Amino acid sequence: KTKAASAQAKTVAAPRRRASDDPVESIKASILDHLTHTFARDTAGATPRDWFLATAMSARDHLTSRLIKTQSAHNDQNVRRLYYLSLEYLMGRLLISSLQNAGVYDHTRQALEELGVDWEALRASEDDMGLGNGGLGRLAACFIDSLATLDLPAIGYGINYEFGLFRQAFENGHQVENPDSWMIYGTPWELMHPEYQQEVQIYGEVENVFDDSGNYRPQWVNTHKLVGVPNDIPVPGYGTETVNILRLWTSHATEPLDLNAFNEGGYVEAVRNKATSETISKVLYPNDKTENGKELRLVQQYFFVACSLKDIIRRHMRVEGNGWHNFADKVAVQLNDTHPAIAVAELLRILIDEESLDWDEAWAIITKTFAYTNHTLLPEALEKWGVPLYARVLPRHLQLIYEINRRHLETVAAKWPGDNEMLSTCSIVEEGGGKQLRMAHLAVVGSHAVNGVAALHTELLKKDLFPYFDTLFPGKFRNKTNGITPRRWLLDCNPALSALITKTLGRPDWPRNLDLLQALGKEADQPAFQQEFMAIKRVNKVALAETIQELCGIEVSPDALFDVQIKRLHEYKRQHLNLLHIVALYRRLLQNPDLDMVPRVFVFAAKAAPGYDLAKNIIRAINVIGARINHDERIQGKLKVAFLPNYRVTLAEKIIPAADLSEQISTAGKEASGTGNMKLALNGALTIGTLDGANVEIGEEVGDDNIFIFGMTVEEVEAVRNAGYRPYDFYYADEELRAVIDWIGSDYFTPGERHAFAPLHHSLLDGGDPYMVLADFRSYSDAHLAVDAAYRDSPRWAKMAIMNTARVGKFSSDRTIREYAEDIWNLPPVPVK
Ligand code: 4GP
Repeated sequence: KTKAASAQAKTVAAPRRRASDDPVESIKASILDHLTHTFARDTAGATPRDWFLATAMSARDHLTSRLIKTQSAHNDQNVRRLYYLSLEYLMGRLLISSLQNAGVYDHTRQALEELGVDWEALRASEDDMGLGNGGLGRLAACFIDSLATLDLPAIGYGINYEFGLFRQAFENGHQVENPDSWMIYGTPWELMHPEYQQEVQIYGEVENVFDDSGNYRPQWVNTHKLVGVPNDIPVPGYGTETVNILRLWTSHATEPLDLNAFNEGGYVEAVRNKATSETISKVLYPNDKTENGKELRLVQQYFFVACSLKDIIRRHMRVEGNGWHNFADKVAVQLNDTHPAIAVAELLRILIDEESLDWDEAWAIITKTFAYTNHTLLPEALEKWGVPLYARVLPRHLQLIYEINRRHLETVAAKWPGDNEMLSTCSIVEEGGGKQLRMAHLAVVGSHAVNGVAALHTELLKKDLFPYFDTLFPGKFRNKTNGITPRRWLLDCNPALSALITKTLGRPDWPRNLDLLQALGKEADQPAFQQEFMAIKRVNKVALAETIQELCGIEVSPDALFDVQIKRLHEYKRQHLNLLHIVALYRRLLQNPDLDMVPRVFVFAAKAAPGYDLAKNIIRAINVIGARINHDERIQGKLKVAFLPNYRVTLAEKIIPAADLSEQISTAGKEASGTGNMKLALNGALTIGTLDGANVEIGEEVGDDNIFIFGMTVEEVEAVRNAGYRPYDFYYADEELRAVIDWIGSDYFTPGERHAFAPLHHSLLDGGDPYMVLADFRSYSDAHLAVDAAYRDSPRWAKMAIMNTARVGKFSSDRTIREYAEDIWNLPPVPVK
C-alpha cells in the first residue's frame, strides 16, 4: 500500500563566513551586511525598523544553520515526532527570544550599542505576532519553546493569519477594535516553502461508484480545491542546538486568475476565486469562548488540518521502509482543544477512501495517533457544528462521523444495556433542536489520551463534562498541569531579576531547570537580599508607571501597591468583582478621607470579544469609574485605576515584572488553569485568588502563608447553586455591597448619560449573577484587608514575594512538556550535535 520514497539526500548547512573571530565584531558585520545588501539602507538613513530587520536577519542566520542540522538529524534517524495542531499561537515579539535562544543576545546588544543604535526604538518597531486569543494560544507558544529546549522532535502546525487579534483602543471608555495588520510590510521570521504546498478539497458531494474491484464505494466529488503554502518560523531551544519549526499555512487559490473571465473583460470576476480562497487565512477569529458556528471558521479548521495531515503523511512516507504499518509509531498528534478535531475524520477518510485500509486497521492507527487537550468546562465554549452546515462543507466527513458514532454507541450499549438516556448523553451527535456534532465527544472517542490542564480541572472534566467516558475508557483521562516558559517570562522580560538570580545561585542554567530557584528560599529572610529583590521590583514599577503615563495619561506612584488583573475580559474571570471592590474602597475613602490604607494602583488590561456586550460594558465601567476616581482630589491619590489599552504579549512583559499583587479571582470551577497566575508569581507577585484552576497548585507550592485565598470552593459554589442562588440575599445583607451596586446603577459616574452600566447592574442582580460575584464579595474584600496589612510590613512582604519566585519551579512548561512526552506522546529526546 505504501510507496516508500528513497532516502533523503544528506543536507549540509553552509557555514556563514565570519567577518571576524570576535563575536561582537562578527555580529556587527552581519547586521551591517544585511542593512546594506538585504535592505539597501545606509547607516545614516536607517530607521529603527531597518535596524530591527537587519538585526532579526542576523539572528535568523544563527538559527537557520541549526535548523537544517536539526531537521537532517531527525530525518536521518527517522525519529518519532510530535505534531502540535493548534488554531492559535500567541507568539508576541520574536527578536529577544530568538537572540537569547540563539545564545547571542549579549553580543548583539553590545554590537548595536557600538553601532550607536537605539535599542529600545529598534525593539519597539517589531509588531507582536498575535495569532491567538488568550491562554490557549499563549500556551501553544510556551509549549513549542519547551519542546525545542528539551530536544524533542516536534512541529507546530497552524494558520498564518494575515490579521491577528484586533488592536484595541478606547474612545470615551468604550472598546474600539482596529485590524491588526501585523505583517502588512512582511515579517523577517517566516520562510516560505512553496515546494511543500498542499492541495486540499472542500464542499462538493458524495457519490457512490463501483470501483475497479466491483465494490460499491463512496467518492467525494465536485469539490472546491484550495492550496496551502507553508510559512516556517524557526523555533530555537534555549541552551541547545535544536531548532524546530512552526509551520503556518497560507491559503491560495488553485487558479489565481480565471483567464476566460479575464479575456471577456471581467477583471473582478477573474480574481474572485483567488480572493475567496485567500479569505481563509485572512483573519483570526476573536472568539475566546463566545461565538460559534461560523462557516468560515469551520473552513479554516478543515483547511489547516487537511494541509497538516498531508504534510505529516508526506514526511513519513518519503522514508524508505515507512508505511501505514509504522505510522503511529512515528507520528503523535496533539489536538489543542477541539478546533482541530476534524483531523480524526480526515485521517479516517484518507485511510479508508484513498488508502483502502479496512475500518479496524484504520481506527487502530487513528486512536494510537491522536491525543486531545481540553481547555475549558464552559458549556458555551464546547464546539458544536450544525449537521446541515457540515453536510455542505464536509459531506464525506459527516458520513464518516456518523459511522464512528454508530460503532461508538454500540460500545456504550454493551456497557449499559437498554439505557437510552446514556446513548444520547454519550453520542457524538446531539439530537433535539437542530442536530449538532459534539466535537469534544469526537475528540475523546478518536484519541488515546485526553487531558485537562490543572489537577482540579481534570477532576471536573471526569466528573462533570465527560462523566461516563471515564467509565467507558478507563485510564484515558489524565492531568497535565499547564506551565509557562521561564525564558520569555523571566529571563527575557525581567533581566534585572534574572541577573540577581544568576548571581545568587552562582549558576546561569536555571532557565533550563526552574526548580533551582528553590535555593532562593534560603535568602528570603536576609535583609540585604530582600532589599535587592524589592529594589528591582521598584525599578520595574517605575518603568510601568512611565508606560501608564504614556498610554493612559495617568500619573501613578511607584510606591503604591500595584494590583494587577490582566487576562481576557470574561464574566467568569470577574473583573467586575475587582471593580466592586475598587468602588467600595473609593466610598470608604470618601466617608473617611484619613482612612489609613496602603495607596493602590489598580492595573487592568484585557480585550473583550467584539460581540460580547456585557464584557464591553464592564470595560467601559472600569474606564469611566476609574477616570472619576483618578481625578478626585479628595482621596489624595490613594487610589488610581489604569486600564491599559491593547493587551498583548508585549504589554504583559512590561506589566508582570512590576506587579505586587496578582488577581486570580474566577468563580471556583470555571478557570481551567490560568497561566498568567504562574507568570506573575514567578516574578514575585503575590496571588489573591480563589481555589480555582492552577491557583490550587500554586498555593500548594508557595504555602498558605504566601498567598491570599478567598471565596467559595467548587463544592460550596455547587451547594449554593443547588440551594437556589439569590444575589439579592447578599445585596440586602451587606450594606456596603448594596451601596456600591446602587452607585454603579445610578448615573453618578456618567452624568447626562442614564443607565450607562445597566447591563452590568442587571447581570449582578436581576440577571441572577451567574458567576456569584455577590456571594464572594465580602470574603474578597476581607482578603484585601489582609493584603493591606501584609504590604505595610515590608520585610514580610519581601519574604513572601521571594518565596513566590523561589517556589514556582513546577510551573515551567519544561515540566509540563516532559510529562506529555513521557506519559502521552512516548517521545524520546533527540539531541542535535
Ligand atoms: C484557556 C483557559 O481559560 C485557561 O484557564 C487555560 O490556562 C488556558 O486555556 C491554557 O490551557 N482557554 C482558552 C480558550 O484560552 O480559548 O478556551
